[in-house]
Amino acid sequence: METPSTPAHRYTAELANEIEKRWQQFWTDNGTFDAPNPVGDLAPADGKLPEDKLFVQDMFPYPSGAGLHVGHPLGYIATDVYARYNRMLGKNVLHTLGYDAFGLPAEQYAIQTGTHPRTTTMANIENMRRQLGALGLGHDQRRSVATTDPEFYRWTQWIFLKIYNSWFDAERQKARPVDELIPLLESGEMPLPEGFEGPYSELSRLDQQRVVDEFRLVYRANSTVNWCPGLGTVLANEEVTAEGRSERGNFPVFRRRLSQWMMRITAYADRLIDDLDLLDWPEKVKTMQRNWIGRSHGADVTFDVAGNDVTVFTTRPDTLFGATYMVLAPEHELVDALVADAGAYGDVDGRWTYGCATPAEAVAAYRRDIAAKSDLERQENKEKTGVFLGVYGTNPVSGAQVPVFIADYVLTGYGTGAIMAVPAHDERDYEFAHVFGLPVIEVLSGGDIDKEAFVGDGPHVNSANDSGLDLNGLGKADAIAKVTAWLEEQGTGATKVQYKLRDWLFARQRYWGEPFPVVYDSEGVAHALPESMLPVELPEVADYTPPTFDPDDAESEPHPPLAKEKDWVTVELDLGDGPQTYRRDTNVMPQWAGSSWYQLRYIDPTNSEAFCDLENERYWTGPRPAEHGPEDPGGVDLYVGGVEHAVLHLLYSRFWHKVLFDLGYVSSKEPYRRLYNQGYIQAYAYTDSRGVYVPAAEVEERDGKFYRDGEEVNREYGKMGKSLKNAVAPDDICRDYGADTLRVYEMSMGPLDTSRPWATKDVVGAHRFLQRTWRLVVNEDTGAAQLSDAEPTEDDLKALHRTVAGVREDYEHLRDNTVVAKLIEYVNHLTKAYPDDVPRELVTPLVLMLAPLAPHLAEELWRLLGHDETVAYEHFPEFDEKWLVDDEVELPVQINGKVRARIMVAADASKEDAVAAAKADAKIAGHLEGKTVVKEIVVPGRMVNLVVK
Ligand code: ANZ
Repeated sequence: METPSTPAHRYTAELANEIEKRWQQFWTDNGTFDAPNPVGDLAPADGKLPEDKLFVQDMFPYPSGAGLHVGHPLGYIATDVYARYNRMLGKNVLHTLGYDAFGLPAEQYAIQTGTHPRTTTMANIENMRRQLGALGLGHDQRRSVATTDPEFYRWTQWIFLKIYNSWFDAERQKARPVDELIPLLESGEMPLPEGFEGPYSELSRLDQQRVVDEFRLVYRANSTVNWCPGLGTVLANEEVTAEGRSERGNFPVFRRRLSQWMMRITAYADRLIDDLDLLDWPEKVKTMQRNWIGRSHGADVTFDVAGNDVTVFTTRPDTLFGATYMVLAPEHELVDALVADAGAYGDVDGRWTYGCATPAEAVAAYRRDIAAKSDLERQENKEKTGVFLGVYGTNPVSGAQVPVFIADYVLTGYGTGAIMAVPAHDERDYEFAHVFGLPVIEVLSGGDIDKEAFVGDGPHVNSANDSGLDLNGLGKADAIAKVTAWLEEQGTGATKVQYKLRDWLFARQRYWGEPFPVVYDSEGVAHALPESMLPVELPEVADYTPPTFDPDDAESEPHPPLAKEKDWVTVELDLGDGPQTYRRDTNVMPQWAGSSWYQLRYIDPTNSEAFCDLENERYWTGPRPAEHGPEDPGGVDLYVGGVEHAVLHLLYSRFWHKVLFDLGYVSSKEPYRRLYNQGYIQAYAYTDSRGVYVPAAEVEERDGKFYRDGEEVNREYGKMGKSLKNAVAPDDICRDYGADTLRVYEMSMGPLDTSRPWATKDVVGAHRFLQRTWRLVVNEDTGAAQLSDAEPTEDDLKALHRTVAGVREDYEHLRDNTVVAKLIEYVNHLTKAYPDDVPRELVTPLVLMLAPLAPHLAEELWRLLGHDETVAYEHFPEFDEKWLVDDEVELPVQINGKVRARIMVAADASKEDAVAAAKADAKIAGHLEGKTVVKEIVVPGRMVNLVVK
């Protein structure tokens, strides 16, 4: 609180608030941050555009009802600072913020209260806009989008249709329109998929459509899904916890086979991996994407099992002589056929039978027991379980008869869902073999297989047969090549590249999402709607509840809320065959859809002809080889967000972008050229003796202990949030100190990519810095600028130019914390050097340097310095190299390697001058008396060494 003696024009919270409101209004009224486009509605009247541009983007938020805490805007402030800095370098800067507004919370809220999700969502967006606006973020408001806006999701549906109407040409490694596929099918150039007998032109229309459907990048498949009866929806793997329950709501999740919309992201696996090399992304994120895609080079090997071909995928075909048993995933499609012939167990090892009389019974019992397990749980290291199928396979290299099992550690949906087990050289197989008493045959030497599996490389042993295959003595790589060639010759194997990446399950049985632009005819055949029928608007409904079920009812069937809207579901349309009755698809798209392409809409938000004009896209995100090198893929110049989006969001948006690139709708190969993961603002939280969180704001510290209402509480450290009762609202900090203080504080807390602890008590430090800056320029009694026209001293110029040089470098590299440190130092220098009026020449660049960080204050000071224009587009100060070099340096002078004195010489002193100066030094002269200098060594700028005798 300011005392009555506070001067009338001190930079207080009150004054800061007044200044900030005024400038925010000015920016809005003047469209200060509106960035022009090359063409279309947002093109400048004179058609002129700076060639230099910058597209900065934040990962857009979900408009939650809880509002923001001070942790949320950390990244937004950093990008704003960067954007503002770049505008001052003369660039045309695109920076805005939209809302990822479909999703479950608004829908859950609707279910509880009956409030339409749109109402809730709009109110939340409004509140977030207000909160963010108060921080002075320089966004182009015309470009702010919400994924829930029909004008936005119309294009989400349009992109869906483009993907749906495309197929992946594996030879050319790119998507092509389905229209280009049909001539290839007609000519026979493209063979028909399995299950269809050609020629294509003689197939029925329905079969022709089915053939084409097999190629589409969007398809329906009977796939194993995570069905959550308690939520009434299926979930993506990532939405299921390690315990096999729903991330949201903690309901049981069951693995079920259901017909679902899928997107063929796997077609892009190679490009998604290979193009990571073109990106300026954190190495950590690239590694996460590579692991997620999980490309493995290996071989498919076929075993004969009781007359059936069972193919396994292995990365180690070289170990084939050590394969002593086989394992199929419990869901493998051949399991039922194999056990059907097996009959009763007879005198099979009791450990193998799961306490059952026949393999069929054992399989059924085993499947029941593992039904609720997630993939993660199944792969965890624990006692291995499984069931013998009562049949044997033939090892194709050794002819050995090996027993065939099912076990949960083999997953369906990876490889072929079947493995050859090599217990000597694979840890999981080793454990399984010990539980089941199976033979362990060493085929690579160098380990001790009595103790553990040997997974290293070593010369092969026990690996030869009578049919000309001999791997003995070879290392891993040679053996793999040799055995694969042999298998190929025999027709029992082939090289294979395998990926962990699965196709993308692209449907949710919910309400608050984008409807599919797809209808079904009376025969159940899907028809994509023509573009002219977009958007397919989400209908108003009376009841948002998806029919949910008893959470434990694994047999229940998903039933989306839209299915209840009979009037909407049934439509009369003319899709080319005259008016007919169709049934709409009642699923909605997953929340990832809108975020997979939103950056492109930022570019052209008002375009009603296209999702984004190619010319505008080329300007903002097209490749710029001259700037970024010949391999530049293009994309947003800087994308900032949390590392939690390292895989899904960034993989999905890369996939969509590549399809759009292949089809010629964008010129950039990648959506995001540069990615930066910001750290988090963390905070202390406090629990009472019962372990319950208490409001952090009510806790007091005394002698290193913490109290609330006299009771001692326990302090912990972690994330900030409502549940930990330690959230600090930006609104409060703005009220108590001003937004500029909040900005400077958050930016000064540490390097942007590391997490930092919030401390409200430290905010005042940032406030005092701004106060001192204000006082340097403004007479606190009159409120007018008070400066001198005196010439700066050399010292001043050195301080100024060094600050400018350092600050430029730091802003460029997002090191705003060291910008703050340098500005504080510079302000301190000026305060000390000029107790009265400071030379204008020194203050003007200070205000400019401060502008990205504390824009409101800078605008106000700029105005007081006599300028009429906004500071936002003023040129950022330049520096002169000559002020950066020290004119004098201190050199240690050694005699025979021992430092005897220190001398000052000109920084660019010649060797002779340095030696002369050393010899002239009184101490050195003393040491030299009566001696002869035999050698003079000078390391310029570092030292002089005289060798004497
Ligand atoms: C024999 C072998 C011997 C294997 C050896 C490994 C070491 P990545 O690298 O992850 O692709 N595997 C194959 N399909 C599987 C499935 N559906 N579920 C569980 N495991 C499966 O791993 C490939 C290896 O994992 C394959 O190579 C196979 O075991 C196993 F010394 O085959 B290997």
